[in-house]
Amino acid sequence: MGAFLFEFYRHQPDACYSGCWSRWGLFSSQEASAKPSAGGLANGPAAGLAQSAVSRAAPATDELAAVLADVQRRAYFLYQSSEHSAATIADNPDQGLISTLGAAAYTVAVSADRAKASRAWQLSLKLRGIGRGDKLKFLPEDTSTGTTCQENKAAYAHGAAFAVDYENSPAGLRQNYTLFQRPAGRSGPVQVQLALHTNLQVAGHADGQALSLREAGKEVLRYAGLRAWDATGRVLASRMQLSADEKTVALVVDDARATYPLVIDPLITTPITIAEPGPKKRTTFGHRIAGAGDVNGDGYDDVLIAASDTANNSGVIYKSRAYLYYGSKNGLVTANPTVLVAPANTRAFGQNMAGAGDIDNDGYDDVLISAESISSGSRRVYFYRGSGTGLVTEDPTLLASPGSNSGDYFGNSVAGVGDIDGDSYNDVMVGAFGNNNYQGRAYLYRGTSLGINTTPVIIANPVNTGEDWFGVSVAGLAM
Ligand SMILES: [Ca+2]
Ligand SMILES: [Ca+2]
Ligand SMILES: [Ca+2]
Repeated sequence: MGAFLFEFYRHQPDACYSGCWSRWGLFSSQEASAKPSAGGLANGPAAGLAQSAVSRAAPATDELAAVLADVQRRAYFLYQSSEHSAATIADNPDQGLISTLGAAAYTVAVSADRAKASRAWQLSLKLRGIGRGDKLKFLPEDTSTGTTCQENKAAYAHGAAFAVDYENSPAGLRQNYTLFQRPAGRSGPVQVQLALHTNLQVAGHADGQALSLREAGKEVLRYAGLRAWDATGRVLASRMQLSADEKTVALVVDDARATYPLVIDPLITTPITIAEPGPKKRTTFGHRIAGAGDVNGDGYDDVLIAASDTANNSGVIYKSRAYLYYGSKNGLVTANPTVLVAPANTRAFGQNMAGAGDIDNDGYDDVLISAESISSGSRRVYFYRGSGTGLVTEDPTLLASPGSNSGDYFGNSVAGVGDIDGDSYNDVMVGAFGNNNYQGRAYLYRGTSLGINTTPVIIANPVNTGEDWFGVSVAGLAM
């Protein structure tokens, strides 16, 4: 492999930027004479390029992985604007954003790469002040009273009252406010008021937990992930409040019983878009979505997304599929999901899905996916196991409808219900609301060390009168 390592440093006299400028790149030999374009290097400051180059033999796989991880980490380092010495730049290759950071304001814009496919847009958030209601007690300094910048983080002090911090990561750009002192005033929650300037449409979410910034109705940017906690680590109730004229957003935090200092921490991010990875793009991709639990035991929850059967204009039928996407510290990984194809002689695979919990107590969560027999029309549910390498796609356990009636709608509802009998194996519930002329039934399947026990406990309609649709929905209270 014709790869070599390329190392360069820019030593900035301003101590603030020590550690913010060194970067690594990895190029193939074909690229050696071309302008660097990989690993986020193209996003770096042009003035910082090519101070020295080091060529060596192809590194071992572990070393290569470590270097690539380092390249990715350094792509998020902050650097000083070549145009405005007071401004700091944060490139965010994962989000396709470029941000200009200042002591009390920052501007987020679409990065050059993404701009090719998008109209130029930007959002500026400028701190107006911190207080209660409209009474602003702490006003930002024009120039920070103390600035630090290290790798992907920058901090700007504003006297003794508060500080503004930034953190640039694959998850997005965080701008945190640390309040060292309680703003005076007795009534109402504390508010961080920000003036909002943008050429995007702004919409506040009804739950007060996000602002959507839209271009022609499509969300391109989201201001969300608001968290607030006090000096004891206690999480404080918080919300975002957009003014009627949409020119101000307030981060409102209930500090009535808080111990100062407080940290108020929202996140700016772009929405994740996932397109069906299958050979034929289906408009039904995403018609069902379910939390899968942590299928590969890495500490991050995973998610199931289904695409149903569909036919093209020539009548060619594309079979339904389900995809398992994996969580990570940077959020959902949109590449390389595990693909589950509909088992033989089935249709409507993925019509209903659920995380089962850890049925066999091996440390990996397992999942349930419903389908329908093409030949008999009977409903069924498949049980798939988690593992250290992800969801096991082969040999799922078949749960056939005990009612053996195509009209019983067995599997129309499925749910992990936690460990019902306390034997340390999680259990699941499957509903069959059409059973016995729609009186309905539910079935409890128990977990065991060997997997799921395919003989269920029958939970009959306790009232048993007419078309109750008992079991049309099932859920666990322990999950
Ligand atoms: Ca996981
Ligand atoms: Ca398991
Ligand atoms: Ca159990």
